[in-house]
Order: sequence, then C-alpha cells, then structure tokens
Amino acid sequence: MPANTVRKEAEAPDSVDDVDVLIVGAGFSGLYQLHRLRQRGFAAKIYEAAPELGGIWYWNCYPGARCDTHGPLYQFSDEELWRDWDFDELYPSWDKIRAYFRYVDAKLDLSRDIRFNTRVSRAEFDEATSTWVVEAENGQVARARFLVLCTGIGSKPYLPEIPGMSDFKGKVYHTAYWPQEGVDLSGKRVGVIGTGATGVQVIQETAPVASHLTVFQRTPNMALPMRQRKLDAAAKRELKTGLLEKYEKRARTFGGYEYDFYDYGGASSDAYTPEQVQSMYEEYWEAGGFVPWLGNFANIWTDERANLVAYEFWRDKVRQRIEDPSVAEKLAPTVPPHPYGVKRLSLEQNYFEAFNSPNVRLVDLRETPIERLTAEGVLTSDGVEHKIDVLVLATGFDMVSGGLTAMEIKGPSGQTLRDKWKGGISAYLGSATQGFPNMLFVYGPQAPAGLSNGPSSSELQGEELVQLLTYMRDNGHRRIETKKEADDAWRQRIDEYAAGTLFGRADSWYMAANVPGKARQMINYPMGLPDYLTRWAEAKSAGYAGFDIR
Ligand code: NA7
Repeated sequence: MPANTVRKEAEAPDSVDDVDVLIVGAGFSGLYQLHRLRQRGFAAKIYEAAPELGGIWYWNCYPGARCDTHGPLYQFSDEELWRDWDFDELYPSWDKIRAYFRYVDAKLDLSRDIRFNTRVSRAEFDEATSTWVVEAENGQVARARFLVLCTGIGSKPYLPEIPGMSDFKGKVYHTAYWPQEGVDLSGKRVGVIGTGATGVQVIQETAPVASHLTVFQRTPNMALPMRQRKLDAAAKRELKTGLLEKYEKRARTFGGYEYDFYDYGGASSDAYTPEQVQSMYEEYWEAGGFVPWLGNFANIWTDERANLVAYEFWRDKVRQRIEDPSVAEKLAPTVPPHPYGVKRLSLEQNYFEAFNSPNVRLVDLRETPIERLTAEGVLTSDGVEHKIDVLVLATGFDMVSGGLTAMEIKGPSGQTLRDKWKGGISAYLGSATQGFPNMLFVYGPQAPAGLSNGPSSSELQGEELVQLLTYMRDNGHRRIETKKEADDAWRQRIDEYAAGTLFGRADSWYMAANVPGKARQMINYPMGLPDYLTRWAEAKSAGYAGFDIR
C-alpha cells in the first residue's frame, strides 16, 4: 500500500469474535447484511478496513469524486431512512454520501457491531466445526458459521508498473489512496493517467485550478452529460414523489434504476425510421445521465449497425464542444475505438470543455506511449518530457473480484480462492463457489454488480442471501456449498450470452480485461437484474437447487 495512504492506527487485538455471520466490508452491501441479519436474530459483525462506514466512499475522496446515479436511488430503500434524508445535488459528491452513511448509522445503530481499522487478511474453513476462522491485519480474529464478503467491485486499486517510478521527485497518488486531508492542486503542474469514470471527474475538476494539466489518454471515454443540478426544497420534495414505486421498480429494470431500455427506446431501433431514432436520441441526450445508455434501444448491445448510429450521435454532439479539431479527433474519434456502451461510460459536467483551456494538454498514449517517469515528469515515446509536480493515477481497480482475491481465503482442500480463480471465475448465482463452504458474496463476480446500481444490487441480491441464511438456520443446516456443475453452468450461461453481444469487442473491466494477466471473461451477470432474480427464485423453489446443503 503506498505511503500516502491515510489509515488510522489499528485497534489493539481483542478477544475472538464468535458470531453466526462475519461480514467483510461496511459499504452498502455489508451494512444491508448487518441490519437485516440482526433483524432476523443472527449474531453478526462487520470487519472494515477503513476507520469509517461507506466502503468506496471512504477511500475515493479525490477531487470531483461523486456518484453517477441520481441521489434518490443511491440510498437504501427503507422509507424510515429516505423520508428524512435529502442530498443537495442530483448527483451527490463523496462527502455528502459519507454524511449519508453517518445518518444511516445513527438511525440503525450499526457501528456497535462493526470493527473499524480491521482489514481481513486471511480466512480458513475449519471442517471439523464447519466454521470460518477469520484473521485481520491488526491481529483481530473471528470465528463464524458463515462468511459473507461484501468487498464491493472497486476495493483493490490497480497500479500499473511504470518504469522510473522511484526516479520521480514529485508526488504520486492513486485516486483510491487519496489523502483524507486533500491535496492542494492549485498552481501545480498536474498529470492524470487514465480517462475512466474516475479520470473524467478528476480532469474536469482539476483543469480550472492547476497551472498546467497533462491528460494521458489510452482510450477515449464516451462520457455522457450528467445534467447535474442543485436541489432546492421544492426539487427535493418532487424527487420524493413516487419514490416508493421507483424503489419497487428497481427489481424489474436491467440495471436496478427507475428506467429501462423499454421505457424509452425499446427492444430494437429497427422499429423506427432513422429520423425517428435521431429525434429520440435528442430526447435521451436532454435527459442525460445514463438514459442515452441504459435507456437506449436494447439492440445497441448486440447489433453493430444500431450501435454505430448511437456512437455517431454521441460523437457529433461531443465534437461541437471541442475547439481544436485534432483534439476532437482524439476525444471523439471518427471511427469508434470500440462499440458504444460496452465499456463503462462516465457522466461528465464540463469534461470536454476542459480541453479548450490553454493550460490543458491531451497526450494520446496510443500514438506516444509512456516510456518512463523521470525526476521531473513523464517521458513519452516521442522524446517529450512532460513536466509534472503531482501525478494522479486514475488507473482503476482489479474490478469486481479483486477485493475477494486480495484476501488469503482457504477452503477445506487447502486451495485458496485466488488460486481457484486464476484461470477464470465460476460462481453460482454470483454468490458462492464450490470448494468454499459457508462462504457467500454480494455485489461481486457473476452477479449484476458492475452492470447495476450498487445499492439496488446490494439490497436485491443481499436479500436472497439473508433468506438463504435464514433457511439454513431454520432447517437446522450447518453447511452449504455450491455444486461444481452449478458453478460451471452459471459461467457457461454468462459466457454464451456475452458472446452474442458486443461486450467482447472492448478491453474493459466488464470483460476482466483491464488488469494484465487476469483471465478474460464477462465478469458481471449481463442479463439484467430481473433475469438474475428469476434464477434465484427458480433455485429457491427447487429447495435451493445447485447447492449441496447439509
Ligand atoms: P477504469 O474505468 O478502469 O479506468 C481506468 C483508466 O486508466 C482507463 O482509462 C485506462 O485506459 C487507464 N489505464 C489503466 N492502466 C493504464 C496504463 N498502464 N497506462 C495508461 N492508462 C491506463 O477505472 P475508474 O477508476 O475510472 O473507474 C472504475 C469504476 O469505478 C467505474 O467504472 C465506476 O463503476 C466506478 P484503458 O481504457 O484501459 O485504455
């Protein structure tokens, strides 16, 4: 972990925690588990690496960090909570989301069952007692009947190996290790590597304050207009209207949002004339947010021709905002670098205008890759040394599975989860994997996870696990493990579906292709939440088919 990471001193090891369920992670998923399991009479505890609640919202406090989902749906759906809570902007910033978590904590009294500054490093299954023995870096130990991993999709930062890192005399920060006290970037020469969702936010926030900003882009981001707005009292009231129905609708939409492909475009753009499609696209564009993506026609994910129409609409809109045609060609190329929407899009506010500022320079790493860092900056292959005081690595994460494989988790055979998944992941219902009994995970691999709204998945998938654990307890069962054939069939189903889409045409984290050496595969469940929940319902109605329960 880099030296600039802010972590308070670890608490002194305490006695062994003896619990029914040990939950790892205090973000949306972990807190939902804790609250619901306690309601059902389980003794549960969370171990959390950070000194506060909030999961990624503790670590991601870089300039401009905010969520890409409307605030009203970026919350728990419990009316007791949302009735008295408002964000002051449509898309809340990291600090306001943290304030929300503190509010939830006060309402539900969660912290009493959370050990903070407690990063789980190891877990081993004890076959004799059918329990997990879990150890944290600070020496804290738990013994638990069930281990529920809620480490989220972005808890293991990815730091690329760039030659010369130790030669560089300036400061280097990965966005997820941003110092809690902040970094003053005003008047500094700042470099940003990466233009994913994070890079876009950092870039648009830093351009106005840095003396000079150099953006190192490998792949352009097909970012969509956020349409951010401040919320006055009337707007807050308005957003609460019908909110209950919107929460209920989440389970019936692909991504767990309040809208779906079918509310706007429909299954196929072929049902409309080209003129009608363009006029619908204008409407989506005005709506902004993810509407031009997840509210688009469903066939943009499968039909190259329809996808190209969507790309060209995006490209032409964006190019109008960029003054220099050569910069426009790099940010929004004539020919799409990959199909539209098969790599995570970001929401932007003034990202493209930032490149019109004389202090901002775009470096296309496809043309001039980074050779190494020097004492004073970044040397690219054209021999240019880009002088930099602060280098920001917005290079992302070992997405979806990295938080799980970062821990040394050992099943009864002695094999670790990391080793098991080296050649690829198979995880039945995106919630468990054979060889690791009594271990479940939420919002992780082969669940809707990264293709869904986080709080929606945390609750909808999370509730399935709560029911499963309750079923185990109420029927006197002590051990549950998926069957290998169930894992394999689940993976096959995902792979086959993904092969019929355009997802494979981009090197994205959706395809586990953003971290060198990681096995390439569709790492999320790409058929949407309704289909996913149907699979759970089917398994349940057949007595939890696919699991070996004893
Ligand atoms: P992402 O979306 O994985 O983006 C990482 C960016 O960093 C992306 O532009 C990468 O380029 C770039 N990158 C990664 N490694 C390198 C190297 N070695 N050299 C140059 N550029 C590199 O991570 P984010 O943090 O932005 O977002 C993660 C998720 O968090 C996001 O999707 C939301 O769900 C929230 P590439 O595109 O691979 O060419």
